[in-house]
Amino acid sequence: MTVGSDSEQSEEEGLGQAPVRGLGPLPQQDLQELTTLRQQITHHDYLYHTLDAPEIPDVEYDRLFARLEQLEAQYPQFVTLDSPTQRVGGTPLSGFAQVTHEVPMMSLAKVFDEADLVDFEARIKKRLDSAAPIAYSCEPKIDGVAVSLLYEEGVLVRAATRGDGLSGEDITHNVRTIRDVPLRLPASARAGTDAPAVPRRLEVRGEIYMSRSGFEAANAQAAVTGGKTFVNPRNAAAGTLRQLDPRIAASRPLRMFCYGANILEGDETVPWPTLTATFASLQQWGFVVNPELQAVTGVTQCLVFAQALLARRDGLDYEIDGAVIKVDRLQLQAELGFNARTPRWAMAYKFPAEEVATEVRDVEFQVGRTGTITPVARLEPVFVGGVTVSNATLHNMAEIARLGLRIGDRVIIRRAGDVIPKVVKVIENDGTNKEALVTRSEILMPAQCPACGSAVEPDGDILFRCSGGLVCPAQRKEAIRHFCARGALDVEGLGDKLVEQLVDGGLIHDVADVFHLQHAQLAALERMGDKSAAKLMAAIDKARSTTLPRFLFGLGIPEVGEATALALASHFGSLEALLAADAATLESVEDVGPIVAARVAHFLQQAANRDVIARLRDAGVHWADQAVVAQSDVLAGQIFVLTGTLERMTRDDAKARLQSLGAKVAGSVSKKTDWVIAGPGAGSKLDKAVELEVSVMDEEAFLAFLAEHGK
Ligand code: 5U1
Repeated sequence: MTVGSDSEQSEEEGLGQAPVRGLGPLPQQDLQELTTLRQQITHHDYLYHTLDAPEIPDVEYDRLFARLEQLEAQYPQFVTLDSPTQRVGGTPLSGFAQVTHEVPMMSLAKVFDEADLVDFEARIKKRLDSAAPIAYSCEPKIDGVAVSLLYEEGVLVRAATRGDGLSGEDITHNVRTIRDVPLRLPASARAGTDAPAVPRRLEVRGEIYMSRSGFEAANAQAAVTGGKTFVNPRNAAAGTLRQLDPRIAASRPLRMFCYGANILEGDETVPWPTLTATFASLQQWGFVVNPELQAVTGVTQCLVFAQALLARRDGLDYEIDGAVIKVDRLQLQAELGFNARTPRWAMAYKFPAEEVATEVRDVEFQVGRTGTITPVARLEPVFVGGVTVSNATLHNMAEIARLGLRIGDRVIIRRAGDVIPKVVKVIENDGTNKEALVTRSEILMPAQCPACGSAVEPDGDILFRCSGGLVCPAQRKEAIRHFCARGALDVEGLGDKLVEQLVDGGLIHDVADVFHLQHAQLAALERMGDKSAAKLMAAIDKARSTTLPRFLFGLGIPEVGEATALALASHFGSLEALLAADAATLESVEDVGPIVAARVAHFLQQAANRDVIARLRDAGVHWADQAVVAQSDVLAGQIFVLTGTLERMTRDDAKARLQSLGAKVAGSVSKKTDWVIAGPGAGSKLDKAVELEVSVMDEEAFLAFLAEHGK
């Protein structure tokens, strides 16, 4: 939020809709609104600046602020000295030493469209009384925390927040930990560069921020360690800078882009004609200048810059909320001077907000392709991050509990960088909206899958899953794709696209239907033809003959990968024996714990799943019963490495078989490796094996070796 900063257009003569000025009496209703707005804004200033815990999005705050300004412009006799509009910035923080800025830290006026930008240039030209083209320096407006860095004799002596623009807070201890902030500048012009000598006293300004990736990583780590998580990178940066213990800042990925400098003493050293020249020197002295920075001429080129930047916004690893356009020549800047709170030579061209407020109308539950059930908020449609959004993910029930969300709540939606919008915060209901308080309703996970009606079951501590694996329409495509994949029944040619075509065309509904497909049906498909259809029919036919482990793996039983499928097949020998086993019996299988046992038992007991299994067998899917093999330890303690391509089994399959013999399968070759299984295309691992004289066998030998051991 740009509290009391980013001075509104009304400060600029001739900008936007001019308020109707007058000294008429203030109607009771307007007086009431003025008072309420001042109270609300003061409250949100405190939340934002002092607690780092804003409750409303920036756009909402800006709306309140703009409305207050409008009313005050209409009734100037009622502007009070304590009105939030009379501040340069927010309330200073407490707990830190106060620092008076030698040069006040102004904020930026802002515009939202092309016409406003054109007006900006027209005003500049009028004030300069010149029609000459204007050179501008354009840069991204970083959504971070503005800071002032003071260097004396090239040494960083103090870092301060902007505070209220006149005085800020001393945060030197934290800023010192940021690697983009030089602690000492080169004492004199560096040999071999044209860097000027650093002025005796120099103030550098910039924006401290947390990158998107750094923010995600910091939040992920905090979630694991039980530390504080933040709603967005800006809050994370602000929250970090206001820590008393600099070790916290040191442990978080803060960065800084500088955006300007003031020479406080010693200006004879740097003859800067332009901002562009200033940036060049700052860069030579070791500051980080934004790589998007661009010098252009005329307002049209500024717009081109802003639009190109907006198009690239999601791809940047830091958050921006607009473009900053500044007159490049320092002499012209001096001539243009300042308004009450903002320079006349600079403008923020604002981009669509990435966080906005809206209402949760309902919460629905979506079934993913693997059966995970995810709550999704249906929203009062709202424009955020450049698009209109009507849904936001809620991830899981734990997230709903963390947010304290109920249907009917007002929430902050965030859509930044990533495409999926999310709910980041419930806006505290202050009790004024009695109706909302009454109508808020609790969000509960449904007992039945919304797609197929099968029972919904917990999956671990946080997730829920539909138990209708083989029959649930939401999971249909994934179930069929998995069943036909390489480690399972391996139907060659039946890939993702074809599965999609067959399901969407209504030709198959579950895995058993694959074995009832007709040549004519396939040949009639788009991009298929007679020859391909015949090939696929042959592949389907070939897949009828399989093995029990492959069949079990193909069923997609939750928690059953290739290794567990092999363990189950080896333990029970036949499907009938497995179908007869209860959870307790299943637990006696090597490496099968209570959770897996319960999942397998539940899956195999579902009538719908048994029906599909029976139909598969009726369609001719068969296998030789597996020899009941006790888990072996013939390879106990031996280390194998797989490399290259295995053509007759998947890697997981090979790994599972080795493990069932007690071997360990490692990822790299070392002196400790006993065997390397090398397929075609084996590279450095094979070289290493040869170098270390480790025994190597090819797939052929490996298969013989497995057969020898009953695998
Ligand atoms: N990138 C950038 N952000 N920013 C903020 N430049 C910039 N300049 C500012 C502010 C407040 O102010 C100067 C124009 C004084």
